Amino acid sequence: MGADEHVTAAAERRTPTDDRHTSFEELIKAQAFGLGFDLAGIAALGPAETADAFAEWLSRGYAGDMDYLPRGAVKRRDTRTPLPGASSAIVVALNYGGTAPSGPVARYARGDDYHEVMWDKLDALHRWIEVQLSRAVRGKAYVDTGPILERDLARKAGLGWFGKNTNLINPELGSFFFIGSLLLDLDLEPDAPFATDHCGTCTRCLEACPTQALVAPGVLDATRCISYLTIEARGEIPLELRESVGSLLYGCDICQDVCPWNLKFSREATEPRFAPHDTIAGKDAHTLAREILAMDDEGFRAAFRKSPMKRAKLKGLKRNAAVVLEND
Ligand code: B12
Ligand code: SF4
Ligand code: SF4
Repeated sequence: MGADEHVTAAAERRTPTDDRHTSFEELIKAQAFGLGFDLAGIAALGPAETADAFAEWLSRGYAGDMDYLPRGAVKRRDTRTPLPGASSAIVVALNYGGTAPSGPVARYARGDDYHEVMWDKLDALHRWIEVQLSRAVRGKAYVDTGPILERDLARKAGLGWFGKNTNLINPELGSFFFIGSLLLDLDLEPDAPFATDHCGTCTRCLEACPTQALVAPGVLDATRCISYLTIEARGEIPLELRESVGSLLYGCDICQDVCPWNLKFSREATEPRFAPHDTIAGKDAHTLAREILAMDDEGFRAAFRKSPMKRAKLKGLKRNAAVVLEND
């Protein structure tokens, strides 16, 4: 595209609903909220500011068996690489929090698979932008699985700061939210990055972690993290960490449950697809662990087909169930 042809999205957009006082970026965010997202911001694509911290993290072996992290390490250094030609990202957050007590299954995994929910909404946002501009726009939605440092990009889009528990925290929502990004071949006016760290002198998460996986403020040794051990790790849970797993069957929320920002600001998820599935709703760890141990492949598929818990496979869930019953 020559310089003359290079027009910004705002200048390009002419629709009957055009309001001279509302920028296209604001309309995009309003549409994102209309689709059910809780936060939305815009970032210019480019080098990831925390790329060196990520490389250092990998070199310390903190990624454990998550081979996909070093494999995508080069792409993760710069958000222009996953979709060549793209220059902007609309970064969104979808709340999955609430006041329901913590339980054997982490909050994020109690309902439908968040990847599907987020992709559906991001695809709808993408289509809406194309309708507004009356043309096709190259773009791709990423949720969790792409070679992107999502917390880095979300901070850049103004969504929150890196908590000492490593989660991105928003001052009005806490940290119980998913991050999604729509990378677009479109020049959009970026938001200001989130600049302030609101953790202050608090260290509640570091103290509450049962396995001391938070080895320094903002640094997680995943190989000690219960979330990793019960979801990502393919082998046995190390003997010395089994007791600390307690009654956690899948994932861990402890370092977020104790965070004052969640205690004060976490609110009920409004996304209907995040309502807890019957397979797990209202069940204590003991009951659920016994049911999982009795499952065959067909029962597993029927119970967890739409759930993010299928990631651990039946073998992983049975491993976790055995540890939970041992701790009973
Ligand atoms: C690998 C992974 C994991 C691993 C490792 C987690 C980790 N903290 O590294 C495991 C399996 C343990 C995990 C667990 C969880 N995960 Co996870 N995970 C990812 C994934 C795929 C990559 C994260 C990564 O690159 N880690 C490497 C480290 C170095 O990066 P980071 O933790 O993001 O840290 C950044 C900053 O903290 C900063 N940084 C690095 N060092 C330092 C040092 C200091 C001092 C500071 C201030 C900053 C800083 O740079 C880093 C890179 O940008 C992302 C999706 C994605 N593509 O980004 C989801 C993601 C981070 N996970 C998510 C969730 C929801 C969870 C769980 C809550 C699930 C659960 N309940 O069990 C837990 C939370 C555990 C925790 N305390 O982090 C969400 C987080 C949303 C949010 N609000 O932050 C993400 C973004 C997925 C999504 N799309 O929504 N996860
Ligand atoms: S998710 Fe659980 S195990 Fe992992 S760092 Fe947080 S409190 Fe520790
Ligand atoms: S518990 Fe305290 S230190 Fe940890 S993330 Fe929350 S505010 Fe920050």
